[in-house]
Order: sequence, then C-alpha cells, then structure tokens
Amino acid sequence: MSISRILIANRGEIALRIHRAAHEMGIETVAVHSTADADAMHVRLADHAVCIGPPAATDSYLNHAAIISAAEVSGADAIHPGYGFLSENAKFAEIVEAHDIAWIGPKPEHIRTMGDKVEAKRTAGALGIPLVPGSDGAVSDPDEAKKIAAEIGYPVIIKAASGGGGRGMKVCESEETLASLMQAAGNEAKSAFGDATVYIEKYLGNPRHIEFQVFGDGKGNAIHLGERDCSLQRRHQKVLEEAPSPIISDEERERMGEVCSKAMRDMGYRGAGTIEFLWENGEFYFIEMNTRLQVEHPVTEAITGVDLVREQIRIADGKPLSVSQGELEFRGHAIECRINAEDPFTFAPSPGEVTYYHASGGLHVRVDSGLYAGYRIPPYYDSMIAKLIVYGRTREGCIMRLRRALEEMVVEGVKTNIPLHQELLRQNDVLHGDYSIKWLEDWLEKREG
Ligand code: MV4
Repeated sequence: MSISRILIANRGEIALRIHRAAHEMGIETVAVHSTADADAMHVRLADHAVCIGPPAATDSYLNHAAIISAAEVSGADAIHPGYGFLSENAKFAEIVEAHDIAWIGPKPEHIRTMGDKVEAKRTAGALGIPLVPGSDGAVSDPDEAKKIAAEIGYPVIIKAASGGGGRGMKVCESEETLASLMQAAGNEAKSAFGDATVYIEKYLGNPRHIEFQVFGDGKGNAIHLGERDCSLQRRHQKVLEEAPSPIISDEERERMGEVCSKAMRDMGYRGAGTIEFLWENGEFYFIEMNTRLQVEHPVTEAITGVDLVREQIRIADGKPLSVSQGELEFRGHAIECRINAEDPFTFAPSPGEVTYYHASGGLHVRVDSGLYAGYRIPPYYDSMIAKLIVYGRTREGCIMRLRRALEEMVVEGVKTNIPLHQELLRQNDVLHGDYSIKWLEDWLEKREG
C-alpha cells in the first residue's frame, strides 16, 4: 500500500526537486531519461535510471508506453509527472492508475475538466469562484456572440476551449470584426488543438496575474497556501514570481483563499492545484485552473514552510494533509528568478557546454538546478536551467538579498538571463511592486528604442 519507489517522469530541476522530497521520506527514486539526458544530474542522483527513448520529447518524456514499461521493469509503485510533459494528461493518469501504480497528481476526471477551459469556467462558476464576464459556455453562432459582446461591452477576447497558456486568443475591439475574428480563432484552434470550440470574455486591459495555491486530500478536505504574483511575463513565459502579491491585503488573501479552498473541498479535489486569476481594480476574475505542481511553487514553500512535493506524495499515498488551514502562517516575502540559458535581451536560446558554474548560497537562498561544470545543455528542451529563490522578512529585504544572490551566481559557456534579472531589480516599478502583465513587454520595447 505505502509508496516505496517513485518513478519521476520528468527531467531537469523538477526531477531533482521530486527526488529530494522522496529521499527525505525514505522513498527510492527511478529516473527516466532520453538519450540526450544520459549525463543529466537527475539521472546521477536517482537510485535507478531507465532510458526511455531518443531526444525528441514526443518519443521519450511524452511516450506513455515507454514510461509505463519503465515503471514496471523498475518496480516503481508510483509516478510523479512534475510539470509540463504528461502532468496534465488525463488519459495518461488513467493508464497509470489502471496499472495499479499510484498517480501523484489530481484525479483524472479533474485534470480533464480543467483542461477544457469552457468546462473549467462552468465548474469554477458553479463552485462560487468569481469569473470574467462572458459567454456561458462555448459560442459558435456569430449573432449570439454579438449579443453577448454587446451586453458585456467591447473590447472582448475570443479564446479557444482547448487553449490555455495564451495560445489561440484574439482581442476584438468592435462588432464589425467579431464574426471574422471568431472564424479565425476557431480555425487556429482547430489546427493547433484539433478542436475549434471558442468562448468569449470581457477583455481586461491591464490586469495582474495572481494565482492561489490549493491542496486537497481527495476526501473533502482542502486548504489554500496563499497567492503568487506572476505578472512579470514575456510571451506567456513567466520571468520572476513572488509571494505574497505586493498588492493583496491579509483580508483579501483570507477571503479569496477561503473561496478557493471551499471550491476544492466541494469538488473533492486531490493533490496540488493552482487557481489562476486576473486581478484588476480590486477584483479577482478566474481564468484557468492548473492541475499540477507549478514551476514557481518554491516561493509558496518559502513563506509557509510547507514542502509541497511531500504533501503531494502523502496524499497520493492516502494520507491526510500534514497541515490544517489554522496552523498555516504566511511569513515574510519570497521571490523566484527563472534562470534561462538564453540571450538576456533577444531571448534567443543558448544551449551548449557549461564550462564553469557557481551557485549562490547563504541564508534564505535556494537554488534548484541540475547544472554542473561540464554539463552540456541539450537544445531539445526548455531553456530554464535553474531557479533562484530568495526569502526575506520584508519585500525590501528580499530584494536586497536577491540582488546579492544574483551577483554571486556564475554560469559560463552559455548566455543566461541573469543580466535581465539584475536590471529588472533596479527598476522603480519593480521595486514598488507596481506592474501588470503588460509591464515587462512594454519595458523591453522602451529599452530597445
Ligand atoms: C485574458 C486577458 C485579458 N482579458 N482574459 C493569457 C494566458 C491565458 N492564461 C489567459 N490570458 C489572458 N487572458 C481576459 N478576459 C489577458 C491575458 C493575458 C495574460 C494573462 C496572464 C498573464 C500574462 C498575460 C499576457 C497576455 C495576455
């Protein structure tokens, strides 16, 4: 019954993160890797390793049969998917459970519901979560769309039901272009996701992206772990995240956190989840729910002291959450910088050999990374090579420590975005927490010109 060997169906820093939580619980780990990752740190650290295919993720980290076979041959009794790859694949979660392997993730039905953005909105609304005003479900008839848009007012945004992460969205300023933009959005969605279904929302011009971390035990108990502000993004890639949000009061956190955790209790949600909101003029509007552990989870860990991966493993093992809402305290401030192997200002990827590496250290500094000197960053996967997470008693103290930690970090042989982070942490708007989802792209544009 009890989990004793976890197969980690991922690579990079998140595979290490999961290995660490497992070993601290006395659980063995199995790494899987593509041929391009034979020398990766996650393979070296794990108790067992299985090669699951060639470099292309579709043939390795996304290959259901190869991963299930690796679990069977290695005697793993659980699979942790990390983030990305198969983490939000309901079909794969069902296959894992059908093989009597514990799935360290939400119930497949909940992954499926939240993967369909129309269903996700319907579900969230029924559970009492505030929504962006818009169509009640999918829209296909342009005349119906015009009626809805006239009611909520222009501009509106047309989104793909199977989209998410910003793909397949169209902003419409007035009725004249609505029908053609709907057609275009539907066509793009059809070719990108195989599903032309679209829905309509009021377009929010200058919101912040604020997300609540939730956790359920699958048996009707659920808690929230506060929010993260992830507004500093470029092309839907987060660059820096912080907790708590600089603009949310303790009362707001308590109120919205309770809305989120109650919804999860009522669903019987299991495992880690993130409820994403756009925030504008003091109001929260639900956009999507992510049914996985997120890249930015360490900032929540820093201000709550809760090991989120440990909680995920406990819950998959049928154990209760180790903390109650009443025991949780939010203390201090944490910021995460995503360190990518890329040009800091053109964002062109920069794979290759890391000739020298020195990680930052010291009090309240955490580096999650699989880097080492001599490691060759393969060109096949995402460019994030490390996460630098810094904690401070206050936001100001956190920023001072983060600047110090960025000075210390050395990565040679490839370009990194460390200079971008250093410059960001000297901008008054960032120092004052005065930014929206548009801020970074606007700033980069001005910086160019
Ligand atoms: C929006 C929006 C404005 N109004 N919805 C982009 C990703 C997807 N998760 C939802 N997204 C947006 N939805 C309404 N009604 C603006 C965005 C958006 C965005 C959201 C969060 C973080 C960064 C963003 C960048 C551009 C657009």
